[in-house]
Amino acid sequence: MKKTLQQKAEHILDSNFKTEGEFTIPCENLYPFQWFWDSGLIAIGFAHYDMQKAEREIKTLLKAQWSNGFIPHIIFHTETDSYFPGANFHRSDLHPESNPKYKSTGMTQPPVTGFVLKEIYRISEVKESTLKFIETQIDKVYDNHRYFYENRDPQNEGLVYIYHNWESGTDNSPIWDDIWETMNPPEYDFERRDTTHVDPEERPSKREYDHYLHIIEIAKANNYNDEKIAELSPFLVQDPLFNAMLIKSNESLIELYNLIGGNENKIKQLKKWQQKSKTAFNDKLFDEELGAYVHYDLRNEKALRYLSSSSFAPLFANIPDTEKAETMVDVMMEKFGNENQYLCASFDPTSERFNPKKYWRGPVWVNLNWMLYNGLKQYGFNDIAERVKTDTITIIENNGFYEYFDSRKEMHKDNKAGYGGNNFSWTAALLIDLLNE
Ligand code: 9WN
Repeated sequence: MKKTLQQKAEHILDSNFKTEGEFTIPCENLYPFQWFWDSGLIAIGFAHYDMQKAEREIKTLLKAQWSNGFIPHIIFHTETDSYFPGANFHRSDLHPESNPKYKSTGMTQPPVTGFVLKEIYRISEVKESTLKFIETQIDKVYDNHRYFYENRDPQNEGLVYIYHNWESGTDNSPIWDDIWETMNPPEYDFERRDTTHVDPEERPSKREYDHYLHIIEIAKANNYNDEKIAELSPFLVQDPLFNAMLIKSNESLIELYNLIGGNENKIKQLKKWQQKSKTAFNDKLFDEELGAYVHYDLRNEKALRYLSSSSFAPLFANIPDTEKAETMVDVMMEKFGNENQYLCASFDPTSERFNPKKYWRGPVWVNLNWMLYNGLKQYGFNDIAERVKTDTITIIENNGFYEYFDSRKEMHKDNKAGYGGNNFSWTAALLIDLLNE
């Protein structure tokens, strides 16, 4: 019997689940460990048909938390040299508060865990027992937010910085080109692994990797000390996607703590952070001329004035007022919403820097589409939300469960328009959510 799309998606998630470590890899070969934001989004998919796995995914992730509240971007549960740079390059042990039980990177990723807990609760058919599970984990997520506000906001603005493009999740966005222009790293000698699994045309260049490694070398030379990183890292950015994830997660933590009861002090603190963050986000990151949110380069004190799918992610976190939201949606439809494009390209299709085949430089990503879909619905843009949903399902149906997809519709006629890793976990997980909401 022919498998349905949902069955195919469940099969991918189940195959990528690793019983020996109780976590799910993003995909075979290319990404063989546990990644922070992948795991969160994967748990949303599991919650629809296997709540135990959803809970285990989050539990395993949070077990690797450091004593200062930090959650690493990759946790190297297993040994394999199919990924570079691995545990021996990252050396998380250099940080005095790193977790001695788990080798990891010394950088983080978008803080999705708060809203993921809320999503799991929404999906659950046994709310009481799910809330009990959440009760065992929620303080760890709170501690993670405290880590961000206490260590990643040197000017006490309510906006946290990222110090590496791999922390953004949107790893080789053309936005970072402006930062690479301010750097001149050495040419390192290393063996890439990603390009043995995936067409190099779809991945970053060797020179880009030199920049990525150089920032880590600086952080390592300072034992991943946050203050030193804030002082010395050539990459120091306030990213609208990253901060929107934190704000959305604050909102979810407040709702969940209210359901659990007690915890008045934590709710009070979360509300304070939330108020300050939302105000600063709107004051500093909204670009009136472009009509959407942009990144801010804290190292060089200037806005990075480009439109990307991150510019619209704040809709998901209820950050813009309705007027701003309308402007953003108009801009999105004008630049990204042409009938010959699938929604939503990861970078402005009208820009010279747009590359619809390469990683974060243009292709459509299912995780950003899922946020956009939910954000648009929250503001009542139901028709456009439906288009995002239909486009997402169509590109997966036509091509398979890829990591990213060409945004140009013409490429979907006779060619294979899915790129990067295949049988990709969050593509499967979020499709399940879209099919069942
Ligand atoms: C580095 C795992 C990760 C995602 C990122 C995506 C890609 C890694 C890489 O894969 O990044 O973290 O080696 O390219 O850009 O968003 O979490 O799926």
